[in-house]
Amino acid sequence: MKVTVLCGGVGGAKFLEVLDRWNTQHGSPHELTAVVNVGDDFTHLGLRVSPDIDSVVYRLAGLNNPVHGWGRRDETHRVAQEVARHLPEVTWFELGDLDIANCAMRTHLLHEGHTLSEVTARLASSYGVGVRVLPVTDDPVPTLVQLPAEGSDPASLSVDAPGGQGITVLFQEWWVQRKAQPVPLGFVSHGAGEAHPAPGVLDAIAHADLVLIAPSNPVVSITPLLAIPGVRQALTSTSARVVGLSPLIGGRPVRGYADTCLAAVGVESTSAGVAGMYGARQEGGLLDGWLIDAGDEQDFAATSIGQRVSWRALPLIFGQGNDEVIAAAALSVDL
Ligand code: FO1
Repeated sequence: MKVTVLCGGVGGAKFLEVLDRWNTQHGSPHELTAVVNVGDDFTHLGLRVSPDIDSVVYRLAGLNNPVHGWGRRDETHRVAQEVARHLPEVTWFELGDLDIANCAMRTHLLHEGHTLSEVTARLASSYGVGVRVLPVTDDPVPTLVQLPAEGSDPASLSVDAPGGQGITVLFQEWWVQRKAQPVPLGFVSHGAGEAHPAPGVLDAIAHADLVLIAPSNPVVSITPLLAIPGVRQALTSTSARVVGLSPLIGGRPVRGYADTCLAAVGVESTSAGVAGMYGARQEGGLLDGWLIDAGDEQDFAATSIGQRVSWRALPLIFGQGNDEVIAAAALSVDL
């Protein structure tokens, strides 16, 4: 089976690792492709950083930092320490030595004229990754975060407010430097309307036997993928079943700030809220199937989206002996 996974960084990487391990243990019956968000990408210290791609590649290569989920295992920080002596203002974004090497190689290859998908394929292959990892686009599509003006009352503003109240910051400045505070007025995928899907992306969706939406942040990881022209259309028209995994358990993300992001776009922070945001395929939305955590079953069953998508409840926290069950449920065609 050709299985295509739409994903962001840390959560998506963990899900891919679970699928990849299941696949290997079962004689590799599936061909796995990951279509990865690049809205978080930015330039730091002159280096092109692609956090979601790197989180996916490092984890699939077994090189990820097991504590953070992003960055490298057994990392050292000699470069960052030296930089901190001279430019302490840039150390809010932590790049370890091995991560710097990886980003330097990416930057070098991009400057030589290679596309992000070529660079990603080359680095993933040299790290020994078996999953095909595709950036959703080779074009820069930075996620911009619209924040209320400092000291203002967020409730009194809207994104469309005349007079340009508020400030716009790069995604990493909001997520890492400001620790996802305050609740934004909105998010913009800058340049997405003119971007092109990277080679292989639309085919990977159109010709898949199964498309999985990883339990990634629905607002800042999955929505930016859907903003690339052709991607949403490929999803709604593929003959593959499209099955999503809820990123929320008991209304909370396992990690990260999905609840804050959902609040910013006015979506309830529940499995049903996210499923409703993606929509039921039979009504022009994305989902044929939806996997939720067992603890959310009662609440979800009572919702209207629960009547319109096929769903299953199971223990959805990775690790804790659940991985095999999650992979088997996600890869099952009879959901
Ligand atoms: N996340 C942090 O919370 N703090 C960091 O200093 C940080 C550095 C970093 C460096 C490289 C990289 O690939 C990822 C990094 N991340 C860091 C994670 C990352 O920026 C976010 O988790 C994602 O962009 C959100 O998906």
